[in-house]
Amino acid sequence: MHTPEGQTTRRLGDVATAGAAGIASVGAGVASAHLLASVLAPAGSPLIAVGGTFIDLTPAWLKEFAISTFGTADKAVLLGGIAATLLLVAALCGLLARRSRAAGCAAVALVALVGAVAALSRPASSAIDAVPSLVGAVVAAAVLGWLTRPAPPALTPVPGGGARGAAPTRRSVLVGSLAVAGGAVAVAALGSAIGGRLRDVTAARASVRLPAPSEPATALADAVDVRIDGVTPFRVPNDDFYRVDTALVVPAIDPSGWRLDIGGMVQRPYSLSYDELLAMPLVERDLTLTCVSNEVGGPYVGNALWLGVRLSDLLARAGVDRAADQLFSRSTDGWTASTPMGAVTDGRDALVAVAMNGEPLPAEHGFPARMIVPGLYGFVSATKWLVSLEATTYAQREAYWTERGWATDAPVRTMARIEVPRPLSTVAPGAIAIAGVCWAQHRGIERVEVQVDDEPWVAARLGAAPSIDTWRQWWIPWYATSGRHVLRVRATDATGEVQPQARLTPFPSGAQGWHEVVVNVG
Ligand SMILES: Nc1nc2c(c(=O)[nH]1)N[C@H]1C(S)=C(S)[C@@H](COP(=O)(O)O)O[C@H]1N2
Ligand SMILES: [Mo]
Repeated sequence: MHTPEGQTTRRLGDVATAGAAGIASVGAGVASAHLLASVLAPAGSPLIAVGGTFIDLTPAWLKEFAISTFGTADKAVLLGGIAATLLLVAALCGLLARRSRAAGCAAVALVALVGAVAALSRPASSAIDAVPSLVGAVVAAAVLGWLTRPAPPALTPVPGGGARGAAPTRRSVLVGSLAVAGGAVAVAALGSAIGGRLRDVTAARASVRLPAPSEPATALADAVDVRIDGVTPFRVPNDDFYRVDTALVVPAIDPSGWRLDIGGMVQRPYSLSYDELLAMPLVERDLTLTCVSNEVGGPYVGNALWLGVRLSDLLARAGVDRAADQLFSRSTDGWTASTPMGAVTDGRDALVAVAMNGEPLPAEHGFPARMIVPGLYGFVSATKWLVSLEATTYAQREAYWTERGWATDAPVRTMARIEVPRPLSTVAPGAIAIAGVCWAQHRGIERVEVQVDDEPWVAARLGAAPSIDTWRQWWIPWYATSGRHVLRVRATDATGEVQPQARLTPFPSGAQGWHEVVVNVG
């Protein structure tokens, strides 16, 4: 091919080959770092460290957007975005290597080093977390050096081959890159598999013997469940319970090595082992947890039966200084929450929970111990993988989400959600039910009303509730007539305050407004 088109094709081929070599070498570096991290230091994986850093730097509006657009898949989307950026940067490094092999190798090593920097900047990091990325940097540079090694002289002269890279060498680079990239994917997958195995707390959870509660929950009335298809069960099973946290990898904590430190502005700081915690008086309560990021009508709310030690018992043992107005709690992964001291000492059932619906906490929900405080959104009260409690002041300390602009103090807003019929569904005309759930934790629900189109508001029937700290189901019978209808719901809390209609976004202190759904009858 001596035509100009042939030359262009050849040049494109060179560029693609160079890009592939860059991608393969960065891929090999990142994958080997990920594999090494899985056995050495899980938090040291460049993927996890960079992802975690990104999560922590994410501005509030973007986090809002991610949660509302991708829901629980937000973490997968984040990792995909990081991978796509990485591919691009890696390809550019490969192109650089065409001009200077040394510069290209240095560039891929630098890319891998970003992982080391991210790993060291994580809140709970240690020097060892940088090791996987350092090794990855060496691997990436070595692979690129090897892929772009000068062609042996015998293979160089090819007619029309241009000044750079002869055809057989180009093909071998491409083949070599593909092989390395394929190998990298396999190595990364192996790393994830090994990591998953090593970080499996199934056995630890299975060996836990939960003591009987000294204060059992009151038996649930049958009437907590209104028995209408499509209404969320009063107690949400653990596997269906919503999950919201910043952890890219679920922390795996062996309870035998776990301790809870209680200190700060207290007279007698102390620390507890898991067995010592279980030996304290345990109370069992149905409590409803809500995420501040929950939109009107959204899914981030659930009720479970929790078993735990009262925070007030734990704090009384330490003797909290009167001037402390904040309980600052910390997770093993560095995440923090600030809870008003008043809310954990005013007699409500604020717990360090060890069990959820009769089982040791699932790993995703904070095993071995987490906080639950009725009436407050999760981000200011529900620290999972809890490792320390510190009595302090709001003047002294700011927690994770507050540093990012969210509210300091966030009681749960009164809310009602329509679950049946489903939004935008089509239902047959005739007698059906409009039903859902509502909550106003620690104030309680007094009334729920439903409005169809512009008709008068109708009082709904309420499911039973064991306390003011749980959600309730509600329903009304409805004779559905053909056409398109707007269904609207509003709750009134037990202080008599009607849920306001004015819409507020979840940021900074929780969504507000009436849930409305449109249904077609016909
Ligand atoms: N360690 C840790 N605990 C955390 C969080 C977190 O990101 N990290 N998120 C909080 C938030 S915002 C909520 S709403 C609840 C959710 O608890 P769940 O995932 O068990 O439903 O956990 C809270 N505890
Ligand atoms: Mo949350």
